[in-house]
Order: sequence, then structure tokens, then C-alpha cells
Amino acid sequence: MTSIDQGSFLQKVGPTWWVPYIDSETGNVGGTCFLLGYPPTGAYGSGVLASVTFRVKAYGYTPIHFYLTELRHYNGSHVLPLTHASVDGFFSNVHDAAVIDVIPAADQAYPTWTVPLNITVTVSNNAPSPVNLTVTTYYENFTNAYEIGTQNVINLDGGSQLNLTFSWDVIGAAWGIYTTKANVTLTGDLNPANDEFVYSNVTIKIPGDIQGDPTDPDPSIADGDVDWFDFGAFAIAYGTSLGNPKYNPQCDFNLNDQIDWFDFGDFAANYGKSTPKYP
Ligand SMILES: [Ca+2]
Ligand SMILES: [Ca+2]
Ligand SMILES: [Ca+2]
Ligand SMILES: [Ca+2]
Repeated sequence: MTSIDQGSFLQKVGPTWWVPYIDSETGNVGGTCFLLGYPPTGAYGSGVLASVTFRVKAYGYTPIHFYLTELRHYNGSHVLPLTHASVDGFFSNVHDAAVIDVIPAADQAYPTWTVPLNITVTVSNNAPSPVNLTVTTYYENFTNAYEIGTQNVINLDGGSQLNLTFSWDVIGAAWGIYTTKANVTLTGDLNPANDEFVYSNVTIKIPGDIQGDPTDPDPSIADGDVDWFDFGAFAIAYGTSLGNPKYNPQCDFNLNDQIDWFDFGDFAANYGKSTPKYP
């Protein structure tokens, strides 16, 4: 504790004489304030009586609790107690934000999708005090990282989490395997190791490469070609729309929730193509 200074409450009435005291042995702090010249009325309303200043020695957080508070006034002949209530405070100079999850709406997408691929990013404030954050999401391959978007979070409560939705406009993206990642920026973050979270592969596929071959370890994962097995999957879903159990978004190359002649056009245009860029 370094000082206790007079507030403006009594000074609004007139000149004052302020006598502070700090006893570091007992932890007592206080002040006596005299309104000079016996003004006709005292102070009323709300205001600051005094400000106590502490010097912080380390990083951490603590409740601030006032013990045995007393407020008194002098009525000209007697010192009398004033009814009051003390409210505890809280101090923290610890900051730690983290990105704890990144979840794309799909692991496989087409560059012909006209609807962005949503990416849900979960951020958390691991420290007790509210903070303002900036979160940026990227997709990247081995050679480049591309920014998807940046969002600011104002006043994220201590100990709380928040989901943010970013929209990756996949239209026109090159075929290949990408990772998606998000990072959080917080001034004074004491634990930078958890500022970034990387989600594993999202594949941007040849429109028509619905799946792999039956002999693949996971035939549901596209294998980089548009062949007879893809045609089999397309034929099952053809003519359906969202809500039909046979509807498969991986057969909906423009993602307009129906699998029709236009999707067949994409399929036919790419039949027989392959790429070494994935898997
Ligand atoms: Ca952190
Ligand atoms: Ca295939
Ligand atoms: Ca194949
Ligand atoms: Ca369609």
C-alpha cells in the first residue's frame, strides 16, 4: 500500500484539510478530513471519499476485502458513526486467452460450392478478469497461409468461453489438402503456447470425387480421382434434396441442397480426372 488520497466528495463543499494515515504493521489505513470554515451545509449525494493505492509485486489475482470499515462524522460536539456498507473488489493482472477448438462444418468441400464453409472457433479466457480479444482464422497448405477473417471480442468474462463462426469462401480454391487454424491476440498474454489451434485436414476436391474406392481403408474419404465408384455414389443420391435420407452433400457440387442435372453436368465434366495433390 503506497498512499491514501482524498477524493473529491468533500472538496466540492469547500476547502479541506486531509490527514491520511497508513499503518503497514496492522494493515490499518484511513484518513481524517476537515471541512474548513464551518460551511452551512455538508456534502451530500455520491462521490469519492478517498482512493487507496497499492503497488503490485507479482502476477496473480486476489479478492480485495475491507475488514472493520468505519465511517464517522463530527457534528460539532460528538464524533458519530455513519451507516455504510463496504463492497469487496477484485484485482488481477494475469491474462491468458486460448483457442481451444476449430471445427469446420465439413472435412471435404468443393471449389464449386456457392455457400461458404463455416468454421466454428472456440476461444476461452483462462484468467479471472474480462478481456478484449482479437481472433484470426486461416487456411493453409504447405506453401501459403490465407486469412479467412478476423473478429474482435469485447469483454469476454473471466473463466468463460465463446464460439465464433468464420466463413471460408471456398469457391475457386485450388484442389488440395489444407489445414485450418485460428489464433488469438491478447495484450499481456502470459501463456502464448495456447494462442493457436490447428485443425487437421480439410480437402478441397475435384467436383465429382465423392469418395474413395471400396478397398481403401476409409472409402468415405475421397481419393483424388473421379471414377466408377464415385459414379455409383452419385447415382444413389441423384434426384434427392436436403432432408431426403439419400441426399449427400458430397454429391451436391454447387451446394444448393438438391442433386440434379446441374450437378450431373459438373460430374460429367470431371469424370476421369485425377490429381496427385491429395490424398
Ligand atoms: Ca494464451
Ligand atoms: Ca474418387
Ligand atoms: Ca478412385
Ligand atoms: Ca446441386
